[in-house]
Amino acid sequence: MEETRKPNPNREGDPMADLKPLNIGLIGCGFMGRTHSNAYKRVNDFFDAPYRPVLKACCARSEENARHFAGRWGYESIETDWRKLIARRDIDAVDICAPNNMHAEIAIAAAQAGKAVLCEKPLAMNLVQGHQMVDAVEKAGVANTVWYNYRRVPAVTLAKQLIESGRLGRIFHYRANFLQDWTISADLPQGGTGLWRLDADVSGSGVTGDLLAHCIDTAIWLNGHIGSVAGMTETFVKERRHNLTGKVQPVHIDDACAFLCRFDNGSLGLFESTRYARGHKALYTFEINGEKASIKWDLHDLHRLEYFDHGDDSLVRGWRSVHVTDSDMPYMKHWWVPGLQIGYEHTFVHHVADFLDNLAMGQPTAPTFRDALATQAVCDAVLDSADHHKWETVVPV
Ligand code: SOE
Repeated sequence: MEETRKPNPNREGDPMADLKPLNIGLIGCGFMGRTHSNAYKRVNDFFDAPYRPVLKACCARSEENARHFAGRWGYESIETDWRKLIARRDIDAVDICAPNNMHAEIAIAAAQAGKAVLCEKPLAMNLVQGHQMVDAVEKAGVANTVWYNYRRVPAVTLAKQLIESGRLGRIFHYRANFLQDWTISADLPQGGTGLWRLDADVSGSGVTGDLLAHCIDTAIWLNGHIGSVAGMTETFVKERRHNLTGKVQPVHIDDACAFLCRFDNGSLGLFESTRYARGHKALYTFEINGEKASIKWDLHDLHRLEYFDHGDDSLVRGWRSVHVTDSDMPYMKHWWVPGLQIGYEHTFVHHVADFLDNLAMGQPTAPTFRDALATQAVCDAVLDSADHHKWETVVPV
């Protein structure tokens, strides 16, 4: 984690001169391509990273999009065929920001070509594909990580530290929500640029893989393995026009999903996600109740970690609102001065900083493909449970 980072002696004098380049090949020039490109560009300005990411090539199916993206972010070259990008000897790391149905094929090819692989979440369309991807990166022995970025919100990393220090004691409850409202209109088409998340053939699932996967990744990280789940899903708008075929077609994604679960540590979990919660754009919250203390976090106020400690003097006991900006808080010493804030995009910078450090030390960067496979196993079990109307055991991975 961030605290293990050592000052880099190479950064004296010209700070960039001696840094080893790491040539990035980015596949997919959409929203996630932007968050990652920004992170590669910023990381050396704020972190003493042992490598300098070089934006070597970006790849999109449309040459016009690739050129536009390359021009804006400063990529040296473009490709329109991802296989050509992977075949290039001047690419060290392949970053997959393409839609979910392409993750497996690209990741496996990149691993076989000996490239480091950074993959957007969710890992795969399903567990079977996920296993193939894990096998490929582990067999090739290449560095790999999945961009579950919310782990690296400083307040969320602090929550991990508080739990590990034993301050919460035995955990009884884990509750998480990820609520949005952008698909309520029945006129919204499915498929194509920007709307592939509504097309199950491309996304694999709806809110389960897109939003709950974030909640599950954080939950497993903070509270351990999930053993069994009972889920329910709903598709509120049953048919939408498909952007590519022009036809009105059935919708196969889950618009909403809620599930109960049992963690191996004996605690109970309650998770909900929807794109039909009018008024919520990206409300990710979690609350954890332990024997000695509780914590709460809300993406809309991402620096704040609410903390209740039963050990406090009863006369002043209450929820403390910890503002996670001090320089001794996770990641914060790299940014501004205590009290000043960072945002969503910085979580990706933190991920790159950790990845570069770990790469230099030959260590894995969590979540690795194998870590993300555990999240995939829970997603698959939740969807199976909803289909079969019964509790499902989560396959250990
Ligand atoms: C969907 O709207 C989305 O952009 C997800 O794909 C991201 O993973 C999430 O962080 C925000 O919402």
